Amino acid sequence: MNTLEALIFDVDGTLADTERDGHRVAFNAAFDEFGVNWHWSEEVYGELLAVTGGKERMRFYYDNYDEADEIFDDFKLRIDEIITELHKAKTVHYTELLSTGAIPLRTGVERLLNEAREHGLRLAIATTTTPENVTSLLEHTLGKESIEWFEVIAAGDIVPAKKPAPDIYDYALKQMQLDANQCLAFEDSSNGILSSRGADLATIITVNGYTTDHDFDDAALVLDHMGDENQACKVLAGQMDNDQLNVDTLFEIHRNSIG
Ligand code: XBP
Ligand code: MG
Repeated sequence: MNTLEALIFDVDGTLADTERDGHRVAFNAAFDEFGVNWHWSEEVYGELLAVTGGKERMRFYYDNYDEADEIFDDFKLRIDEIITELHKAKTVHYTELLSTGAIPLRTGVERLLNEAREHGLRLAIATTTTPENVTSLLEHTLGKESIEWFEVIAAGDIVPAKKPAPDIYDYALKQMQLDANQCLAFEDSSNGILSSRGADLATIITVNGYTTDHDFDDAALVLDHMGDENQACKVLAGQMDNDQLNVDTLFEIHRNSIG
């Protein structure tokens, strides 16, 4: 029988609520720095989240939004290069923001990671964001040594096809030499679950402000957050008897998922 060996976590929206007050703010700071007349409101950013990856998201905006045309003519001629430069600047702004401690981990994340480690579960990350964003988030929330807790950090351009393609999860599984039925994935969005389910991983969802209306029919469990001793979590779909997501529940979900 396949036992549960490892947990694979998405980062943005799952480990921390990074999008609205983190990535979005950093994109806007990069636009200002370059004198690019773009500004992503919370609402527009919610639409743009349909596209994963920061470079891909800027390109989509440039191609599809009328107001994106208000940039210098020489920038239009060099748009691919400008997007690459904007993205490098955005990563600097974003990691600077993280270093101030502005973005905490979501409720219950640290508790569950600690419990998982105590039970000897292996940990990995599968995300579309840039690798230094992941290590910076871990360093400034859990401490530098926590980077070592994750035996694989699969991130960014390491695979050419980002979520919703399954490639980043397939890559993490291959690195860990595990099959999908030995693991659980943790996600927050429709693109995320398309990717994890595409790799055949049973998936637990914790929704956030941008993703409450997404389709999670294929999830093993949907929660508002993971819960901790001060804040019970709500079950939005699926079955869980506790008011915090704990390792016993993970083993149970895994058992049910492999039938
Ligand atoms: C996260 C993303 C990322 C970030 C931006 O998706 O889409 O693109 O918003 O990161 P997921 P970069 O949570 O599904 O991995 O700018 O570093 O690409
Ligand atoms: Mg996510």
